[in-house]
Amino acid sequence: MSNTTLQSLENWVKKVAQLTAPEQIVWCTGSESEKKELDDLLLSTGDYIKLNEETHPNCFLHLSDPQDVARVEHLTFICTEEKEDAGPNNHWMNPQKAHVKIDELFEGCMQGRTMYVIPYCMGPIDSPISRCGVEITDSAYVVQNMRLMTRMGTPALKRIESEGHFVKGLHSTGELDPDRRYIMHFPEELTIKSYGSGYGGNALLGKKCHALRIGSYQAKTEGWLAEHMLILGLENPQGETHYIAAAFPSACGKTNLAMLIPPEGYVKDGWKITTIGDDICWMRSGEDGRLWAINPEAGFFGVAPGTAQDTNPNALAMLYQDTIFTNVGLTDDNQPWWEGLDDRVPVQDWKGNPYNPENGPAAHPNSRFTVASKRCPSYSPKAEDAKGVPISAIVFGGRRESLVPLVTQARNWAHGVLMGATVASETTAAATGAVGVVRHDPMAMKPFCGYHFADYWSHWLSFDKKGANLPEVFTVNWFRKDEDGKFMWPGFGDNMRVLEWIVKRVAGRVDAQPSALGDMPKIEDFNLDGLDGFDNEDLTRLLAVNTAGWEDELNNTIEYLQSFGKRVPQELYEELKITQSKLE
Ligand code: OXD
Ligand code: MN
Repeated sequence: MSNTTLQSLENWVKKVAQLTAPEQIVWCTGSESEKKELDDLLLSTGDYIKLNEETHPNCFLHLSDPQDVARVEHLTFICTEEKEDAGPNNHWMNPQKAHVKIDELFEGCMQGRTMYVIPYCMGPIDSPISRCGVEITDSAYVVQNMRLMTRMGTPALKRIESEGHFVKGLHSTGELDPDRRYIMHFPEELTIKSYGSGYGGNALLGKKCHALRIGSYQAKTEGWLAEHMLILGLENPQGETHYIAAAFPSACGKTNLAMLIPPEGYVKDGWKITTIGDDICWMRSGEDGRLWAINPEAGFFGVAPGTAQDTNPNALAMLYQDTIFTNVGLTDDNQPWWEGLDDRVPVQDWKGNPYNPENGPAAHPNSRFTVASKRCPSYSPKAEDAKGVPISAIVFGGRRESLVPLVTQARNWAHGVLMGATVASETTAAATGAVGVVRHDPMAMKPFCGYHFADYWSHWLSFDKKGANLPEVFTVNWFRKDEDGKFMWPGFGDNMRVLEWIVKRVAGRVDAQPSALGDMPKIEDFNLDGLDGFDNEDLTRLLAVNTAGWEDELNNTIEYLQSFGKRVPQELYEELKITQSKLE
């Protein structure tokens, strides 16, 4: 009996089975009984550790191979026919060569294993903005993560069958050998092949591989945007909601911002934040000229360390049930634990060894939780709306100790695109490699744009056309430090103050203070009520523009843009010149 009415899908699954030689093939339906069976299987193989059923019902801990705990950018390839189309921002391999190289690894790799076929939909099943894919994997842990992160199973398969096309993703954990590991993307074939890693960003192919790398390519071809952005709703005391999409590099607080609880005074006055998504945003122009956005994911794959009652109470609240933890520590009563959570002392570290602080942290700095979005107390029902939500503001952020002011508004769309294109940020533990090094990370898409950055910037610029009613664009930096190395801005819930100003600007309720970099808040318009130990002078220092520092930064930016060659749109250089002349 065939498993699908879609011949191309049936044929592809057969072909993969011939290559990988699995012991059996399971088509995932997404049912509760299927979930239970796989949980039991993972427990029996030791891939899952059952957590305390009383404090954390239906929660599991998975410990990865210690050599497989983050994305591997040096092993991630974009395989386009023309090298130039992948751009200097990507590692490139010729697609024919890449197929041969990775298929050699896939050959026979599922012997004795089960091959799972996971039909999934990125975005609400009934949304025209959503796109579907099928992931084939030999990892039950991947299936359980995909169950939380996407709309998977029978409804997705039905949509795929009626559309007749889908993104193909083939994954095997292989031997988990870093020397036999590749994450390959074939945008022109809408295909992903990933071998040798079980880590989220490398293995849950719906996420970075499909929703961003292949997605950005699809978006360019079809005229929409696939972005590394959270989406939040900000409701003011008058009951109006503005939706904000914000791009930050990995592990720079997107999850915290998406679930922010405003300071007490705001809550009393009736301000509220609701969460649409914390990592990925797909946007397209609506009939009204505005950009309408969906979160293509159905869950959160968040960084655990630092998640606590005072930093992100909404996130903490959702993690007590139905959650998969990966690479965190364990307390003596089998509760998950990570640095920053509280002052208990764990008994086991993320490698499964008895905890000894001399061996490093209990939880890996990139340890994660996987949980369904609907478990989040601030999750908005609008996230399920097929139409998406209209975006009022786009925010670009990075992690910068110096130079970048707390908040700046772009002069216009092209200036906003320049702001996004020239974000630089200190690297984090979300990818292997050195941490804390400043690198350019345009639109927080450095590791995720599936094609040439210069073409991507042109694509962004192309949205400024007749009839468009585009969002206002802002840059923020929560991470500026003083001479003593202390953060100058409290961050977390107090970021609400910046969001409030952004929304007031969007609604035309306040003027701004022009600066060379863009428009900044007038001190009197920025709400500092209830912020102890922080005054107007501190705010002035956070908004200060260091002219000499910025001259260097802009020179460096020109060099950076030039490294993308002739394809870079002239408009970006023109905007840069305007900023330079304003600095003088
Ligand atoms: C993520 C990342 O997992 O950006 O979201 O690395
Ligand atoms: Mn991310």
